[in-house]
Amino acid sequence: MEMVFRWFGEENDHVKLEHIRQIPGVKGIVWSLHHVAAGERWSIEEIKAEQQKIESHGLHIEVVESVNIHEDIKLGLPTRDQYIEHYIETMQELAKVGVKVICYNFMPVFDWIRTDLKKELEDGSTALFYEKQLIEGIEPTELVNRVLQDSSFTLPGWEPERLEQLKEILAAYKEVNEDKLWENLKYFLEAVVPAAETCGIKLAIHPDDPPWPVFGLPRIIVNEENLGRLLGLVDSPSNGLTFCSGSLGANPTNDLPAIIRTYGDRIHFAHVRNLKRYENGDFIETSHKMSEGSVDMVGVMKAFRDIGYTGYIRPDHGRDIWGEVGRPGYGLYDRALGVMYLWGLWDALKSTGGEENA
Ligand code: DNO
Repeated sequence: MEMVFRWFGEENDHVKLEHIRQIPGVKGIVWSLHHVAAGERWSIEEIKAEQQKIESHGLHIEVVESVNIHEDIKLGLPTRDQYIEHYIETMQELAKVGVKVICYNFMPVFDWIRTDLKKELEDGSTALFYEKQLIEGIEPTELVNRVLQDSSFTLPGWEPERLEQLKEILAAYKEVNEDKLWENLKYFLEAVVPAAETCGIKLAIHPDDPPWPVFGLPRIIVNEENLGRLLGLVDSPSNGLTFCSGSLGANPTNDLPAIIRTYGDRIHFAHVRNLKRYENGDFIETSHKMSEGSVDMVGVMKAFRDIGYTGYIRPDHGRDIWGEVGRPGYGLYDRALGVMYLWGLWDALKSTGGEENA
């Protein structure tokens, strides 16, 4: 496996590239042009500027997370074709500078959803928290204001320009049920995957987080069966998955190691972390350590070991610890601990000692 680490760019992240480089075994940065709105083309000048910054620290730029999908594509509006064209052009530019994997999601309106970005744990650290009952009784705009009030950072998927149009977009989704969303995803993939094949890019869809409908909006990338359906929409290695233990793991019926064993050859990127599920449907993002949460972290890493996974992997959301104040879920310290936990499992799970597989 190839260890990588997410970084939001000089303007938008308190973490420094020179510090990321000091985390053992991290080879590359998972990056994006976060200021570019979904649907716009990425310019080669801006791509190259980012490449230069990252590579000057001895880190590669092979994984982009995310090139976001314009809402008109998810809604299936007639205007979608122009945004699909932009998507293909961006993909081609990224391929030119050595990008191999593009992570994206197909969640209507919202990317990941939480109710509290700083829920205190027993040890005084804080973590991202999802309170089921609260979500069920709150308006989306109210939630957004509540969640964003204690963050000075833009959150991925919750960019201000998207939030400004929230009411209109939500209204447009009244026409889109699960079947329609599948159709729209198929239309997108049928257009984009052949172009990805030609330029050597692997697309890797991120599961919906949490993996169930929220605010009456359909969510389809949620379980083993639907992942299989997605892969069958266009049967090509360029139509692949981001395996995310935190997203899929919020639903206890998802057997994570089984998903890895079944779809391993189409998993191009993995986000691995723990979370603690409560019986009432709430969950909190604990440390990566297995005994602190509900995810079978050993089983997950063992499945990756057993299938001979050579794709990219990153630790996922961390807690805020040691007084660090950063992007919610994306501090340096706890994610660095996460990296070391993943390496620990990986090294310990080596079937025969000796050979280096980092
Ligand atoms: C949350 C992330 C997601 C992910 C997107 C991929 O922190 O895992 O925002 O980047 O869903 O497009």
